[in-house]
Amino acid sequence: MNGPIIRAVIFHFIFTATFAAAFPVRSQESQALADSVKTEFLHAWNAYKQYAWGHDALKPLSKTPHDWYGVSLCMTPVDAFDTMVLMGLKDEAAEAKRLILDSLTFDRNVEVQSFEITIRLLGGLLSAYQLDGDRRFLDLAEDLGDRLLPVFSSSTGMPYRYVNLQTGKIRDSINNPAEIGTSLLEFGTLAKLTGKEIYYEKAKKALTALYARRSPVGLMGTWINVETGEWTNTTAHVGGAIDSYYEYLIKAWLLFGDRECLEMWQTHIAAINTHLADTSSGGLWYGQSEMETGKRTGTRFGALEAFFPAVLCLAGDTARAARLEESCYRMWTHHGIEPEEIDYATMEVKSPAYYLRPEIIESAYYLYRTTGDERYRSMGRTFFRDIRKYCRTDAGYAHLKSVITKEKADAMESFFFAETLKYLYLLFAPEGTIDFRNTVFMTEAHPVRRTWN
Ligand code: DMJ
Repeated sequence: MNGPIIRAVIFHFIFTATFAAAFPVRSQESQALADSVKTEFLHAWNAYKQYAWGHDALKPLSKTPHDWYGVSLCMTPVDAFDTMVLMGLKDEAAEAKRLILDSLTFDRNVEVQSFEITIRLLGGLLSAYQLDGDRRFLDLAEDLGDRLLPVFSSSTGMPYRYVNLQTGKIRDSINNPAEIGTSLLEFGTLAKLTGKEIYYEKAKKALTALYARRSPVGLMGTWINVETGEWTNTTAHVGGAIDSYYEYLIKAWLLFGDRECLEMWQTHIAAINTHLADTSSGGLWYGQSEMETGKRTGTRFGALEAFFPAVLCLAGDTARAARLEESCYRMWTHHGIEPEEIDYATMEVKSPAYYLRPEIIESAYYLYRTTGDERYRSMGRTFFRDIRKYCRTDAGYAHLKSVITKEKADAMESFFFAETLKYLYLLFAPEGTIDFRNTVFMTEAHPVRRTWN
């Protein structure tokens, strides 16, 4: 390479990593970005239509369909539907609705993971009902809710991980706080909309049974036996396997006014900020500790933990939220796109994949709507640019095996439609696109409003 090229490359790298987020997104550019996100949504949806219509998901490299359990539960159309409505994609929403109402049945002899089915399908159907008004969405949600209820039959009330949708047979008593505690928004909303309180009671009982097993310092571990109530892994953190348990405590307070959930959140956040927050490596991070004592055991952080600024924002701690999002942004720009996990003490990549995850974008969206600071839309522009640059294929978008080599993997999760593209769109779209203050986003970004007293 000659001198001018080397200088251009160096300038590009420094600009991208350091300054891009400093340039504000002007309102005209913002509209153009929102339009581009919509175009990219259509690019991915049209690929799904062409190669995987009616199936759970599209594998974008082999251009083949994928069903999680051998039969389709319409994962992508259900997850994507409310994003289409928010984007004003009327024709696509109508065709997705037809597909769901004509072909989706839960009367299937398959054993499903309760958490994933709850957040993607139950949540998606409830939002679809609220946004579209067609009672058949609620009927499907109610049928699904009934088929999932057997998971709560353990002696503690905490759910088993798997259930057969036809027989109700449950399996796997070793579960984690995220999968145990992430159902109150979906089951609670189902209870409010159907008038059947049992859904609320079961999900709430699971949550309180879990909370009762917190450590003396107020932390949760990673794995617990739902029959004995004994912890089988006592590492505390805010990442995968625990993350949305915390998220749902504060959101259950906001959506249902459930004061016990608020108090649980307050207990936990004090412990989290005392024992998991870490400023010793520069910036604010949240690492790992032993749940019983709060003693630091690790300095890992990743794409899943990047949901935490959004939750801090919701809880009114904008200062910590802003500092943590800066750390997340550092993690993203280090290799040009976000790895699944790093060691924040060394910035070394520990798990190199990028699964098209939304959390860092979700946090930028909450921070932007809460503070009005244009920095967060600038960050969003960087996220969108990099996802387009590295993950776009001629049939949708693909995961990356490695953010270092940028080699792609043959998968496009339905949360790319439900969350990643939705939060990007809402970040750039006009404020009135959704009533941010009166909307609660479930963990899969399905929006719900309180329509009950
Ligand atoms: C989504 O399925 C949900 O956000 C869940 O809570 C964990 N993360 C994935 C997307 O990364």
